[in-house]
Amino acid sequence: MKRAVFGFVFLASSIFCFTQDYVQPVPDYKPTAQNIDERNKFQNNKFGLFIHWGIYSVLADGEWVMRIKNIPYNNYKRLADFFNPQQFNAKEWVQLAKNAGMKYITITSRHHDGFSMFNTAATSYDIVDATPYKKDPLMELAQECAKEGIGLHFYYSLLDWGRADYGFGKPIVNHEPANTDWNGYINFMKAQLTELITKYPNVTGIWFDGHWERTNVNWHYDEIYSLIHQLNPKILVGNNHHLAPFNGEDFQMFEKDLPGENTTGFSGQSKVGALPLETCETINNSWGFNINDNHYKSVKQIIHYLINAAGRNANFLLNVGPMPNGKIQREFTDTLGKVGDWMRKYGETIYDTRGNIVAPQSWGVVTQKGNVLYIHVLNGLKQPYIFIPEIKWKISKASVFGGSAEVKFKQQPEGVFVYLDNIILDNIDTIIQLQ
Ligand code: H79
Repeated sequence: MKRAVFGFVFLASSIFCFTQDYVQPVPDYKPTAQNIDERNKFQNNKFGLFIHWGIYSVLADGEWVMRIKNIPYNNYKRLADFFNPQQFNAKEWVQLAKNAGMKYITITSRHHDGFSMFNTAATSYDIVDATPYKKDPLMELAQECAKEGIGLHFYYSLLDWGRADYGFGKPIVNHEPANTDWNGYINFMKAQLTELITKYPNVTGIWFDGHWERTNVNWHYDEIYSLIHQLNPKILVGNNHHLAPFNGEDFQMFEKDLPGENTTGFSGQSKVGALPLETCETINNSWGFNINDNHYKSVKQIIHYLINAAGRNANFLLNVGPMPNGKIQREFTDTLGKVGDWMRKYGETIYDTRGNIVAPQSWGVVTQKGNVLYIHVLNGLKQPYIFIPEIKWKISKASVFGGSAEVKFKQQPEGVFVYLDNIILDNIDTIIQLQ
């Protein structure tokens, strides 16, 4: 009940905030050739592993536990004493992602609780200085990703529930929280982002979150985005602000919704823009480790999410919340292994493809690569054929992906009919290849 009321107040206040948007985009941002190249690689990657891991994991109740349980910051900070992930193994995490067919990892470097999961000189509230672990797991992960050819994005929270200079809960006056050292906070973020970008090998993106908590402050995006691109022009900047992209950003993300949909209420203002797209979703119902959350998504649900995202030209970033000991629970690793089995067989119809060729249909979606269209039949059919509208190319051949048998089809000016009466539909995805 308390949770529901909290959720309602949060949503109500965020809707209120949307009415006073204040944005400082980068004037005339022109991405470099390297950046454009990185955007293409990012789009080709299609599938990534999202990791929410922090001292909140110790309480095993999600990454919002401090707020939900009303734990005062000074009490919450004591969690750092118990965070000692002796079983963390970067190799295992990277292999897990690789075996699932994922091409990049996005990990929380600092979440809303303000705790830095990396070695930073900008605060002592970080994993090296404040925990008995004393090591930097993000450096190990970055080195392993670089070695294994896996991309690495750092999630970075703009919102901070604890720092005095953030002034959480303070009224906003003239686009700054009243009576705080707001410039000090902006400089703190710049210092940390500089560390993340210059010290860690092969970082390919920064994933901002928390903007929605204060849509009416001056976040100094003009300075922050420019700093990132100056330090490393290829880094892709994305911001989970749930709005149309701001100038200076390189990709657009959606939270728990496919682009163009708004089932969660976060994406109401989120117009789909022209940048590369990514949608993130949880493997159960939680981002951070939650010991009570058994709502595991099925292998089929996850594969469908991935295909549905690809059909809408978006990457899929699938989240797991590792345990405080550094292990990822068996339910998650089992599912990821099975998704990987599917990707080894059918990944060719997903990687390097583009979507939005044809609008999503009741039967499924279409991906495209070169002169091939992959028709993903995801849902049961009422008739023994499908109709694909909006096909401008001349189709010369239709076949079941991976097989040699040709499939009957008929092309008309309004679209293509593909006849599936002689085909046994796959329980997950029947893929028809059109040439
Ligand atoms: O990092 C993950 C979330 O912590 C963050 N974005 C993703 C990627 C996020 N922060 N806020 N929100 C998402 C939306 C807020 C949802 C809330 Fe609630 C509803 C906050 C309080 C009520 C969900 C349910 C979180 C706590 C209870």
